[in-house]
Amino acid sequence: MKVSRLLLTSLCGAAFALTVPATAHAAYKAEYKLSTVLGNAFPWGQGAERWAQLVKERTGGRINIKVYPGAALVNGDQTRELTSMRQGGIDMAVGSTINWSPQIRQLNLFALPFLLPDYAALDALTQGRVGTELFGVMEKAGIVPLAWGENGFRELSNSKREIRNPADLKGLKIRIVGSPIFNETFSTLGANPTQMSWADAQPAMASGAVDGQENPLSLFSAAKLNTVGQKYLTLWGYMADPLVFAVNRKVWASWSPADQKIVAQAARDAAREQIKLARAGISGQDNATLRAIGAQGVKVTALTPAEKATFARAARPVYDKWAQRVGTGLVKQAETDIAKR
Ligand code: X2X
Repeated sequence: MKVSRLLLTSLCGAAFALTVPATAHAAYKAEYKLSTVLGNAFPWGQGAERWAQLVKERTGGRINIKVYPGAALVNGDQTRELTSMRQGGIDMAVGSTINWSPQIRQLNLFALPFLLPDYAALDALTQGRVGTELFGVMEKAGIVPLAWGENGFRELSNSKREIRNPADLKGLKIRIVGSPIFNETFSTLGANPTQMSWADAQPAMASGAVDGQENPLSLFSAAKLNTVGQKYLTLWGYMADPLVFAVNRKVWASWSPADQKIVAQAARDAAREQIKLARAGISGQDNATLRAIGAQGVKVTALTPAEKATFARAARPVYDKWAQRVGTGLVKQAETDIAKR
């Protein structure tokens, strides 16, 4: 009797274990809403779709993610994405550090003008101690960050003239993202910055309400910014925005440990692929995207190191002021890791 009860208990246990995915987590939602700014014509949106696909496959459809591009879950107001994810209006996101930096001051690190000389520097931060520390900060802010992706180095375009030094920027109306450090950087460099969402930026360029913008080349190319008057493109690499693959804390807690592991691994796998896509055609041996932009009649200007240094000097007051806000310890760590890359 004793033995058979034991047997029965363990049999029940085994049966229970087998049915856990289907029954024990009845709180799983039919659909998880994932926010991005850019859709699947761009590496950013492709990375989000890939994450959703991998999770669906590896959970046998238990976790079903739908991607909402255009920051649609916050009516296009991309700087509210993080707040909405904290509050539960958004379940998951692949979001830019720029759009989350108004709420998490440490994420302004990547926007310190000319902190990042190259991809190796960016990788040294996201894949090193600084990246781990920033994940800790984001966790404290109430979200679960899982992997770093990439929007990319942001290059400057405009409809008026070639830009080689700060004097050329003078008075140009430049669309910037709704994050304060951008306002200060572009004002300090002599431009006339205007904050607006990405959704509003393209019509503003088309109508001439703004003269220029700054965004990665993958975006310039896929959004065909040459067709909205962007005729001059300056490669100055003044900053790069990583993306963060993240989940709302309550949603995360509602998943079984096994499913959490799957979602986290899928985020890392999708992010690795996404970074490759973000760099394709614009870096290393492969500059096909850059050549295609040139072939569309856009005048591409690559700054010399001396010209870049002139911009960096002009923007230095912004760097110094914002290093205090980001946290001098974190900035020092970043500078050290970049120097050692
Ligand atoms: O709005 C932008 O410039 C974009 C699409 O790059 C971001 O969301 C940061």
